[in-house]
Amino acid sequence: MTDGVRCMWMRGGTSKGGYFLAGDLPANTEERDAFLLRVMGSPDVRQIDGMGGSDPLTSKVAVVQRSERDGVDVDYLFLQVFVDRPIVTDAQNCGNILAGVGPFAIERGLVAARDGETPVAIFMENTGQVAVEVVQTPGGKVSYVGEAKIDGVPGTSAPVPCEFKDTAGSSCGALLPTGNPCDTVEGVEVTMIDNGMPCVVMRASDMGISGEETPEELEANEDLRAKLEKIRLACGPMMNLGDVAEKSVPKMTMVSAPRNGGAISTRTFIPHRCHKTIGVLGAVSVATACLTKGSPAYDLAERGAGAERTLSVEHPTGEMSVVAKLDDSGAVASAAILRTARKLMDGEVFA
Ligand code: NQM
Repeated sequence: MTDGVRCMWMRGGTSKGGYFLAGDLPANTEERDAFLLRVMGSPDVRQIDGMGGSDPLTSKVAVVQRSERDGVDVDYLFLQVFVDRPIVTDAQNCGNILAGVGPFAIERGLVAARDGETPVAIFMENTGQVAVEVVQTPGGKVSYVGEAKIDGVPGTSAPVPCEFKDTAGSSCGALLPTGNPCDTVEGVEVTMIDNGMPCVVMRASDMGISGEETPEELEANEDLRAKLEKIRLACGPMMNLGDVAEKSVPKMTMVSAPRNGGAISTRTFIPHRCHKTIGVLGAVSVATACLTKGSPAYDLAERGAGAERTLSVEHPTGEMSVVAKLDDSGAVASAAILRTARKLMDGEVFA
């Protein structure tokens, strides 16, 4: 057992994990990763000997430090700690854990709180883009209490609106890494797209499902999972991600027509477990696919009209609204999402 390391446990959006100052973690990556595996209790499906919650969505880490970049307050590195394998990866970003980064940065004194609201500009190290979120700070103190509600989280909390710019090609080098809005992979029409999160978007009907199934039903469907993984492994190199066998990207989203007045209905594997909701940047990428002519999502989606559109991305436990601003060419120039966050524990963690 090591000495305790300072850490805050937080819910960020529909995810949960440990938030660390970079200076509190080992500088050496191998040592850091070994430490984080011990903290979460991985590899073990129950993560019984650690803080992880036996789900990729509750086995996450944010590493935060003051930024030296112009106009940026803090740098945020996201790390996914695999549950059942000894892997810690920075190969993806996380827009949910991001929601806790602003409050954490203020709590740790990296950003001075204003009276009322405090904007925090965050450089996302995984993908090299900036997000700006607004934290509620009445009387110069972070407040987690409020009336904002997001699907997948019971109750209400203080709102943390997040805005993303220039996310196209975040990990793949281009919004459409193959140059096409649609390719056929393993006999299935897909859009390979990256507007903040590399995603493969395909019709649920082409995968032999209705798109209304629960995550549990889909996880129990061995044939579906095998087919999805075959497509994913083939798409990885086509998306400039290389061999993705040991990576948590691309995400696999099966779309169908909206059922609850939204823009599109989704079921997403991230990539081996089925998401109870959908990732933040995953939703931005899927919403962008809905607006991309030729994509399998385009004809299924209720796309709305105008230069600013709210696309409600339906998921297994509700919806996530993406507010997309389009440029003159019709491309998505920026996207905003409402999240909430909550401080759960502040103290020391032992490994
Ligand atoms: O897409 C899950 C989550 C995520 C990632 C995942 C995320 C995002 O819901 O920005 O938030 O896709 O691994 O936390």
